Amino acid sequence: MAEIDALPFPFAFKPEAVALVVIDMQRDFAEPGGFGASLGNDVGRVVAIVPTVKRLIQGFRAAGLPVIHTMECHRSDLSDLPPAKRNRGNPSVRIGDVGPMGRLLVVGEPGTAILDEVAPLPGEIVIEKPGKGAFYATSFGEDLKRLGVLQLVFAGVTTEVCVQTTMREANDRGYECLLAEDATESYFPEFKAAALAMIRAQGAIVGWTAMTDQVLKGIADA
Ligand code: TIU
Repeated sequence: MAEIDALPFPFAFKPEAVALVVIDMQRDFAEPGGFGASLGNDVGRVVAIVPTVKRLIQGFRAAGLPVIHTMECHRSDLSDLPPAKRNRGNPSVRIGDVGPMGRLLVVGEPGTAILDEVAPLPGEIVIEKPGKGAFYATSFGEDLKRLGVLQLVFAGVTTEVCVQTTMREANDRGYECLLAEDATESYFPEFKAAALAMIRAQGAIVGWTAMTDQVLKGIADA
């Protein structure tokens, strides 16, 4: 059994059963004029982790391990966008409205795309998800079963919304989950710190956390 130096204790894994899941590294969360900015957030925090996410992706690719990407997005007719989600809060523009990068979080629009630096390669799985979690209304669970994956390393944004929701969904479905601390970010530093702490509390009640260098060392040594 291979191992990653992690908190609250080492993450033992089988190389043939592990995958990287990169959550929602989309222009809409990282660039001015996107969905994240429409909610009043400073998107610069997201931009700052892009090189680290890229390093993690490259490490998994080099080790021949699966890389799965997710995108938060909706059909162009918005039939998968509940009014409760569209109307939530007081944004400057809403999901489906036209912004400087096209319609916010609508499939196929420029702003909905994954950032070039961390874009999927042909053949990598891309999960288009209408919710915050990646299992709801997607093929994610079936894809993981088909690949024989049992352990998931997570990166992406935002830590306490789509990343933590997906980790909790995965944990309840029996997957062992590890979050790469420096390859995830929140618009709120205190929320990121709290999410990391609550994930690994109580003996890894939701999962493990580790720095990207430790993850890369673990998979390279496996
Ligand atoms: N607003 C926020 O923090 N996040 C989201 O709406 N989506 C994701 O986390 N991807």
